[in-house]
Amino acid sequence: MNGEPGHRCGHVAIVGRPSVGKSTLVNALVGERISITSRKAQTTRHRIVGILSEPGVQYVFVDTPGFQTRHGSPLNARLNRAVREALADVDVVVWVVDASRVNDADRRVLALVPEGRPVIVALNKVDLVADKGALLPRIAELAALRDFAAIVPLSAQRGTQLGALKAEIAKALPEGPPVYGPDELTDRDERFLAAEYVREQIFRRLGDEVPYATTVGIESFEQEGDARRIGAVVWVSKPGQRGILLGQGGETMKAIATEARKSMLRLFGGRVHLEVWVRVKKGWADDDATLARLGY
Ligand SMILES: Nc1nc2c(ncn2[C@@H]2O[C@H](COP(=O)(O)OP(=O)(O)OP(=O)(O)O)[C@@H](O)[C@H]2O)c(=O)[nH]1
Ligand SMILES: [Mg+2]
Repeated sequence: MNGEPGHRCGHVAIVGRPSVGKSTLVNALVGERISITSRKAQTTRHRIVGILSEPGVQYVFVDTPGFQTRHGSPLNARLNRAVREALADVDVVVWVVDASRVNDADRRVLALVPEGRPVIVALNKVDLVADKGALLPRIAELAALRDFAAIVPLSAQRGTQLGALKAEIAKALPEGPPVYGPDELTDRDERFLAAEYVREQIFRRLGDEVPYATTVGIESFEQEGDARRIGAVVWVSKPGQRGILLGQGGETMKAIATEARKSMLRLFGGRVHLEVWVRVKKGWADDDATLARLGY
């Protein structure tokens, strides 16, 4: 494919405030669940690349954490830094907003994008807007903010208008040969994805405190033929959180492990044996050295 005339390839940053559907959009575009999603803000904690190779164009999507303007914890500072870094060297920016409400937090994310960089607005979750006529004034309001390359109303969850979004992105990408192989989906390895699938279940199943006090590490990852034997550790910051994660008779943890394993099976194929332990590490989210060691 190298040197194919007219081939386009480039990096596309997906940015926006928490919970607007950035990771859902990346997954829908790539066609696999490579970035975890949940209703809770700040589900994504890392920059994750999702790759889509089509005839004549390779899109390298860069999913980012939701940009936080309210809480200044050391973890949040690192998440925001990941957003700024992702914006530093991309060809195109997709600014995701929720079609039902665009607010100050959204506009602050847009302000991070250097002038002159092509920006496409993904007006997401239009499936939740009953009165489609309400979209027109919203689009007009958005158009006044900057000279956007395009504004595309879509639904990441339903997969509507993704073709229109891709066409607009492709137009803005530079010419060049593909940088990834045609079957590559992400820059992250299976170890990383395994830990993320466990964290996804914690975000989806537990209340408003425990997910934010939690991180997941992979202690062992052995592969023999098509079978994988994975040992994961969930780190919490207080002993009480351990009990919440385990649940009555270990039920909660069992459900977390069962669902996480299903996600692993879907992406990895073969057989997966997963064991999950919970350990307490006081203040892991407040200590910069620990955060660095945990991969943030
Ligand atoms: N109805 C509807 N819900 C959506 C759509 N896209 C995403 N969602 C939901 O919105 C919630 C947040 O989605 P995520 O993809 O995790 O959002 P995010 O922007 O990556 O969030 P952070 O990583 O926390 O910043 C999830 O419950 C999704 O299922 C959509 O098009 N329509
Ligand atoms: Mg996300």
